Amino acid sequence: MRIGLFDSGIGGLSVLKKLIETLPAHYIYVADTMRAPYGTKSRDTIETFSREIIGFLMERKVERIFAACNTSDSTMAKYRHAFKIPYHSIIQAGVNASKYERVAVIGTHTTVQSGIYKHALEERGKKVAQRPAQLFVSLVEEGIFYGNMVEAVVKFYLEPFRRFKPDELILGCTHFPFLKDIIARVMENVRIIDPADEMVREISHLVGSGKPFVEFYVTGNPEEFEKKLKKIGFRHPYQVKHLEVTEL
Ligand code: DGN
Repeated sequence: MRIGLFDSGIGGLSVLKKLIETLPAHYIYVADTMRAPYGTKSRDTIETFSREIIGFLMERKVERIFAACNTSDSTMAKYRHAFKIPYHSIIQAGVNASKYERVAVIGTHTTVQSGIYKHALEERGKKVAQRPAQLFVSLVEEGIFYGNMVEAVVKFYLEPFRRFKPDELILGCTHFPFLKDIIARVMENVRIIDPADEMVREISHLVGSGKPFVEFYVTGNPEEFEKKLKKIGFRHPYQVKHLEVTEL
């Protein structure tokens, strides 16, 4: 089975790591590092990038696509039902994973501004508070997962939720699970939702084939990307290649 995934950088690896353990397959992962970060760009721009990358994955004959970037997924809602192959939305998985009434959501500026989590959760009768936590993306891309600086940044973004008293917090950006330990400590007694867990649960009936292998296509510098893979201890067999895309 050939499976496509994409993100602006290493965030989607938090999804890939979980998928590959459940579903052995040939994965094709596009990391659009040259045009990252996505979360501060306009919706039109991200929509264009996302359609281009999905087109590339389809040319590579993937049989399913997993959106491993919430920002990109937030611009795909109107197209995703028209794709010829199954498209798994990380945002839908995050919404489906919510069990309680008071839900806090963090994501990039673009995801939060789209209101997509908020509307879907409110339609289910939930109370929602949301905030962008854009700096988390930079910390993760720099490989800074622990320490006082991370703790200070996490507190800066999450302490304003205190008054809202959330039951749950959705990590609405795939970079954020890398900071999950500190986030959980700051948000004591709040259920932390990584939508990738739900994504994996929803495909648990699928049977994989062959040994897991990942072809990474990186639009920026492949060596830099490989360093990051090593830093996070990515263990599965892989190959990193360069993918040419237009600047804008
Ligand atoms: N990992 C992306 C997401 O889930 O929204 C965001 C990355 C970015 O470019 N800001």
